[in-house]
Amino acid sequence: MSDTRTRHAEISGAGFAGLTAAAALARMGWTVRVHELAPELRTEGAGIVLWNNSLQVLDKIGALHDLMSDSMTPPAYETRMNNVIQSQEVLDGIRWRTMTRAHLYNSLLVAAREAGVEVVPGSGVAGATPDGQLTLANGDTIHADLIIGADGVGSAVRDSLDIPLNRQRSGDGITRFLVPRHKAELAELEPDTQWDNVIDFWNLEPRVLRILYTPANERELYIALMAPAADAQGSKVPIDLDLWTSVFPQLAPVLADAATIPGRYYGYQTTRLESWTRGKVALIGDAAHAMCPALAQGAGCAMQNAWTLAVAATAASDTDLPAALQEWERVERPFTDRAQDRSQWFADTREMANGNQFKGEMVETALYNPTDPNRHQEAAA
Ligand code: 5PR
Repeated sequence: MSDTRTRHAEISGAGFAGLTAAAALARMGWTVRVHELAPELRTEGAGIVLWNNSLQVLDKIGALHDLMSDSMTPPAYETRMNNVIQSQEVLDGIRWRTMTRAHLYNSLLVAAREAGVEVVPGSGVAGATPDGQLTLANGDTIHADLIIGADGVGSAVRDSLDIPLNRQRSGDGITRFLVPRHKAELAELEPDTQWDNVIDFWNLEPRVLRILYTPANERELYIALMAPAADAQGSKVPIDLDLWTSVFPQLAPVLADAATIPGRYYGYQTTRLESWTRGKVALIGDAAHAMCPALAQGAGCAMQNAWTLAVAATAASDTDLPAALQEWERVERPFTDRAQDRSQWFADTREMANGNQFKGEMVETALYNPTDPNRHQEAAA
């Protein structure tokens, strides 16, 4: 970069996107402050799957070692329809990892703090201006060389910039739980099942209900219960234990635990913005590109874009920054646009029920390495 002074970034949102951008920028020499509306630093949600694209970024920001200490790579990704196995994909050559969201969050928070990031809980952000002014909820204003809106699907930073947004809702939605593994009880119910696999249990007839079973580590299991929003009984929280156990009797012990948790049903949605940047302000994560969960790439794309944004901003001089952010969006956004399109297609067609999903263009995002400086040359060659 051509500036010699230390540049300063203000970030709204201490979620996966905001903390990743913060750690990356701090490691690249910026001073960074992150504002988090919530009074406590923690994550919502249960478990998560990460792929090569985000694991590469976590390595660069110094969070991977801790992440690996309490996460796993299941032996296979199994898909069943009416409890009949459709596929058991071993995912050779695809790097992936399952874990709890709490563990990912903690790894990111530690890495950000180690890099020198200041994280301020209980600090709401009202909005930002293209020339680099951030306004806090308490009315204070702060100037920064770079502002990042990583403040989620309801982004106040985005809305303050009047960026046109298109939102598409899908008919399905999901409730997510973290429960104990119950290995012994599950093995008793189905001795031939490899209960370390991810198992995607689909039922389309007579009723659309699905459970995605994902071991997060040796002790904890992430289950996602999907039902159409129009199915009041299926989408109710806390879950209707009799309904779910009657359809998925082989998961009875984990469902009994899930039924004790309040839970929250999330309807799928895809949001697309006219632009991810305005002047010195950039948007990342769900603020920029909420997506359906099918590819498990919401957080992955958030981290990928957080990293590439930090690289682009660091390479630019202060006066070039707005143009550099636009160029970042031009080069990187198509990967996320395609992940959104593919995730939405899976959500709309429920095509995942047929298994055999990890092939061809469907693994493009999973395999992407956003930290490879030559990645675009290779693609063009
Ligand atoms: N993969 C993951 C996931 O959490 C979901 C899906 C796929 C890791 C649901 O939240 O297909 O909906 C999915």
